[in-house]
Amino acid sequence: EAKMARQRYIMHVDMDAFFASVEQLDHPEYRGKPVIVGGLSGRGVVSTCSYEARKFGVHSAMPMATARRLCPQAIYVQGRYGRYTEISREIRQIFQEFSPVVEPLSIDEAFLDLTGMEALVGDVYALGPKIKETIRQRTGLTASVGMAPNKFLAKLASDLRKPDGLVIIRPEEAAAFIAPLPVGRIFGLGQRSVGALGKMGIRTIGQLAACDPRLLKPLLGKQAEEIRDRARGLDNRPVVPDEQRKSLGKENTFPVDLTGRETCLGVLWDLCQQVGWRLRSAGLSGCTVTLKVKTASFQLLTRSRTVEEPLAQDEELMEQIRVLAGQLPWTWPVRLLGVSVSHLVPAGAQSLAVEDQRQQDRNRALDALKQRFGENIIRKGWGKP
Ligand code: TTP
Ligand code: MG
Repeated sequence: EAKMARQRYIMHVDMDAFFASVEQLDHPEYRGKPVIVGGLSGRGVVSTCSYEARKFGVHSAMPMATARRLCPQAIYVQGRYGRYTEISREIRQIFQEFSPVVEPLSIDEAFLDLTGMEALVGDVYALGPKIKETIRQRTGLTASVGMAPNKFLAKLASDLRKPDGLVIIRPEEAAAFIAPLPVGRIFGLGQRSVGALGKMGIRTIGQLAACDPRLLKPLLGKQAEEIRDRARGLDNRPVVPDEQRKSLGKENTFPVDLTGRETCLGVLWDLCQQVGWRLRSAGLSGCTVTLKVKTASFQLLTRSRTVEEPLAQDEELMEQIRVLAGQLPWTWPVRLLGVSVSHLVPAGAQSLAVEDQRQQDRNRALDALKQRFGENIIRKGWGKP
């Protein structure tokens, strides 16, 4: 008997006509018109085009000359990759705010694993409209989103109602949902396999799921099992984040050694604010706070505290650092100070008291400033953290 696996919540986000939409964003006069982005020189190809241009049959990777024939009235734009990368970074930042487990697939799309957020947000599916709205507000662009129990279904879902789409495939609906789709929708199934299956009368995913696996083996070879799984709506591949982040911290080495507990606490407050900001930007909070001190004679001292409720607020971090600092004598000159947080979890896990709520609102306002003007725009005064 197979073990019942926990239900996963996977989201796939893909920007609509990405390069072309950025051009329409930056040039309002292009909006509502066919826009074709790509190499404009002799043998250039189309990178992408606006949905208005797709009606004429223009698509990615098409020779530019063909596009000009199909849609001579379009606005032709040479790609500006620096600008697209800039927006891509903004979008990734938003992804990180929604989940610590983000797997970027390309400049404009990513998988997010939202499993475990049930306890934090109640209805995980509500994050679909929310992320679309956040992307729209912060970038002015639309994205299409798919939500499903696995990567295969999530990616398929995000593609179904483009542009500006949102498709949710619940586990119990999955089989019925994908059954009528053509087999070509299964990623990894090449043109030739699709043709061979068609000759056997297998055109839809439903037909593929229902057919005898022994028939598929000679046709699809070692891929057969995986393809059959997909046809049944199954896919166990994990979402693999870019960098498996285990802790987040900041440390400073000083040009001149620091002396005295109060001076050091002032610097530590500064570090706590930087670490807090990074945590909140990444949508994380953590249970273990570590203080690191290197003395002028290169003696390294670390002290850690683990709390039950995950922390992400500057003041909460400082509270722990104060306790840890109290365990050290501070008689030696200090060469380096560091603050880090580990045992990271997606933020929002905390239940908030009213006072904490105020503190959080205040930090959110400051974070908004840092977001716009850079991390160094503001620091809270030293005195009563
Ligand atoms: P896609 O997400 O594949 O396409 P898209 O965002 O333009 O349109 P859709 O609404 O269908 O998602 O690719 C993202 C960007 O990558 C695209 O805007 C341009 C670039 N790209 C190329 O440069 N060459 C290509 O062949 C493809 C497919 C994309
Ligand atoms: Mg896209």
